[in-house]
Amino acid sequence: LVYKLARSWSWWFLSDDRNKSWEDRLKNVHTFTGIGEFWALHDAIKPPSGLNPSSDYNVFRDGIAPMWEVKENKNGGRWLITIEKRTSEIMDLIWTEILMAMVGEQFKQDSESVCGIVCNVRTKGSKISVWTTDSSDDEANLRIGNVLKTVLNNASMIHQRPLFDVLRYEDHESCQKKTSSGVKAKHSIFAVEER
Ligand code: M7G
Repeated sequence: LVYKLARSWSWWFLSDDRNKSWEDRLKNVHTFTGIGEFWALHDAIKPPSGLNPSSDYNVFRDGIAPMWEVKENKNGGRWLITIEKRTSEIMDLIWTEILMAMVGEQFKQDSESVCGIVCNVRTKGSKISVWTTDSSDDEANLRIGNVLKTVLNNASMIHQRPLFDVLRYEDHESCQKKTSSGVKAKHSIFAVEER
């Protein structure tokens, strides 16, 4: 008996190879549907903390390439978690928690709005983000953000350490035009409500 996920997902790797274009650095590693297959892959490859800086992992719905240019992403945006001052162990925890939530269909009615997740390993501060298909769909994006908050707050309790401070939503278009001043967030969700 093979236990299956509700849909197929593709795991991608962006190498740190400076001599190649961004597109040529991006490779599809494996597409999976089985739950055992998902965990075998997850456990066989390095966690994000084991990657060289400038590398990325992407896990996207099968058929959606992890790039701004495709139709499912071109009007989209992302819920962004900055790892900055946190340890690489926390980065790995956040990655696995969000990955489990996504392939385990925790976004429920908004599953079709979620395109995938990204981990950018960077010396200047790593990032984990959830890409959604329509940056103007505030209702879906806020529901998705609140699921992420719940998932991460539950994981914070289990691991007895805070995993994040804030989730910020930004559209891909502003990210592509970003200046050194950064991107203005469309929505923010705090781990702990401000009093
Ligand atoms: P990043 O990896 O999202 O952030 O973008 P970083 O500043 O933390 O490294 C870095 C660069 O990678 C961008 O300026 C683009 O040149 C390239 N890049 C990133 N993404 C997500 C895309 C994409 O979806 N399509 C293309 N063509 N280039 C991208």
